[in-house]
Amino acid sequence: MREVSVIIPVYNTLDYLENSINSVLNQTYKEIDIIIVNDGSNAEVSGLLTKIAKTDGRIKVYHFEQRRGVSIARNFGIQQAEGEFIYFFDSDDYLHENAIELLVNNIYDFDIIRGMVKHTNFHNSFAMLFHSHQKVKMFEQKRFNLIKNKSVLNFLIRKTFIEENQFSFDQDIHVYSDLTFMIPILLKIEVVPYIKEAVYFKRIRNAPIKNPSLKQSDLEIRIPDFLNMYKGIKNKYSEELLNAFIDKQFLNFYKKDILSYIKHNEYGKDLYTILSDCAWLVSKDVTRNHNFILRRELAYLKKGNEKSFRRLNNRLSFLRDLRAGYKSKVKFYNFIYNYLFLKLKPRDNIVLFESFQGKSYSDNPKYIYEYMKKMNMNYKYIWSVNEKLDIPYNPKQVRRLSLRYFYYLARAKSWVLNSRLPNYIQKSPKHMYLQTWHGTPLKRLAGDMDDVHMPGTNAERYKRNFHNETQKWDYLISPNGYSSDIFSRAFWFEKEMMEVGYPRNDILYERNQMEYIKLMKQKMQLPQDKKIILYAPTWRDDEFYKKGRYKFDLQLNLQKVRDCLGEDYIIVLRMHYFIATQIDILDYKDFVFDFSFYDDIGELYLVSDILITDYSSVFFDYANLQRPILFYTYDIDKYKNALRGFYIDMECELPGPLLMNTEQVIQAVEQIDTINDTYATKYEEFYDRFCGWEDGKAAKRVVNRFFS
Ligand code: C2G
Repeated sequence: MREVSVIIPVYNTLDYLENSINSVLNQTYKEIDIIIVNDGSNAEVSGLLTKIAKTDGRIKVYHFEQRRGVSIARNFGIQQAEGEFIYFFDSDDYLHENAIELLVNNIYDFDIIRGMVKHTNFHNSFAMLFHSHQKVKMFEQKRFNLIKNKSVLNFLIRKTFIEENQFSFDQDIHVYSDLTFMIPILLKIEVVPYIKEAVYFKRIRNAPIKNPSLKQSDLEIRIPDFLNMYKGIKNKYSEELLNAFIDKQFLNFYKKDILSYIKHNEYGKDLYTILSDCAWLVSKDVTRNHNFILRRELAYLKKGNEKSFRRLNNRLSFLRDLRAGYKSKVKFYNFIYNYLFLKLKPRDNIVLFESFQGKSYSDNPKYIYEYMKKMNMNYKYIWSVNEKLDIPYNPKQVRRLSLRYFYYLARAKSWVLNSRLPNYIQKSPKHMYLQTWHGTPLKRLAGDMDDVHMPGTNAERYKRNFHNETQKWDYLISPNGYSSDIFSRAFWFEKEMMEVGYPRNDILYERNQMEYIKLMKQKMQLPQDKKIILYAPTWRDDEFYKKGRYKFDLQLNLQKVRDCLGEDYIIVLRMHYFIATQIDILDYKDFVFDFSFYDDIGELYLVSDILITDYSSVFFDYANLQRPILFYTYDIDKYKNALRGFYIDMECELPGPLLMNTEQVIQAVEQIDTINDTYATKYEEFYDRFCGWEDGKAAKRVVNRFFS
């Protein structure tokens, strides 16, 4: 029988480890030995490895006391290997069950063979292999394409071939050492068989900030590592086929990573010197196909004059940005913002507000603004809005993402927003950004999410962008201690948390009077003689038309609800601001009122007698009124397990019952007094935990702190 030694370096991959190693143990090909090299992982991971080793005689674990790097770990693994073949595997990935068998069965007398590497965002993927017979393709001239991903993964390599040629990973290189191993191999052989049915799943790690993979490390680490690798390879080998490959890798890396790094960071002499060395090594045949700007930069680098390179680079970076600015109106405005508006000094007395990305005049920014106006604070007030809104005291309104918006963004020293800015918008250190956020979290947030199910994004990109945003915040408002803990972790937020309650809830203390409520109902054209049920559900990550436009399928049988409750109640429907579905309520004109486009949900709380919601943070705010709350959670299993996961146990900790169908909703409303009694103690505990800081004075506390 032939034997494969699978070499697995491990460094702190706790979340994936068992699942990954199981995919190796469960291979249809059983003649494997598994060499795990624990590269100085933490105690939890080390303990788990020891436990795993006991489960199968084919596993051997070696522990390094300290982290020594993946190259040393893999070289060490090769020395321990006894199999006829070597196969490298990473402890956060997983394999299709046939992968190794297919490679072994098709290698014949070759020294090396490769299968397909598929990137995946998910914890588990499965490969649907429709091909009834496997086809092996030979890579000859194009064999370097097989390492375009700069990776040694999913190659099966004959061990004697490695030993005879003394192939090893360069131990001075960390992130890009795979190339130092693979390049000499591909120079030595002329043909690499490739079988696409042997599938290796490379996981795109979903915690790029908290627990990055090597390739997710900061550019500060990756750039010198890449350049040293490039220099080493170029100084050692000069084959034409290799040049075409490695020079292209260098130029791509330069354009994508190095340029963005030197644009946004101070860089020292060391980086310049090594860049200059590398520029000499790029062969002319390769640069010929690149644009004029890049060729000029390389020429300046070669000249070795650091000052003139920096000057040229600034000029070219301007040209590049200008070219990017031509792509759309907003990009062009952003270009002007960066190069012109940001050069102006922000004015202390200008403050810019925005709520829900300009969709409404509402939420915390509204109440902060109104408090400042009431206090006659002498500021120039700017509101960023999507279309002109009815805003008291007549502030200046600018259309979000218009040229005037960018102008005022630069000119306003203070920014008060309740949701994210577009990722490309830069903040200068002279700006003070108060992020108010928009709710106590129930569903997992940002850094705490495992997978992301929203359209057009994946967990890695989502978290990186989120991280980029939260690092711009100078202050963050927290409504309760529970939120402070979650916010600091999930938002990676280390600056000042204003633990003061939510300004948007001030109204629930200040205006909770019969007279005011009557007046509000009049203004909203709602009947005075009926009780009001506010139905305010949230959105679902996986139900959408396209990015940012979500579907909502009303699961409440309005006919039945009207038949049973119509005498005493009306329903105010309030869809989440992401929901694009227009709910058809024509047949229920005097019973259902759609307030989805009403600016301020706080006013809807005040006029309502019962709240029905699901996984929306609205219930944390509504609890300030201490009025009944019902949870219509017909899809709780999907929401909890497949979409987001919750921070609290919905079954035990909520101040009202979970209801699963229209009948239960009706019954709960009919027996609302009994429900109030049943939940009295839980409601009290809930109130203390989530509403304890609220007293109607949060806006005052925020303003005193932020504008002091
Ligand atoms: N909201 C609303 N109408 C709804 C639902 C929500 O006006 N039908 C408003 C409320 O002010 C609520 C806020 O939008 O507090 C946030 O809504 P959530 O449903 O909680 O969802 P999301 O926008 O994903 O924010 O930490 C909070 C989370 O980020 C949730």
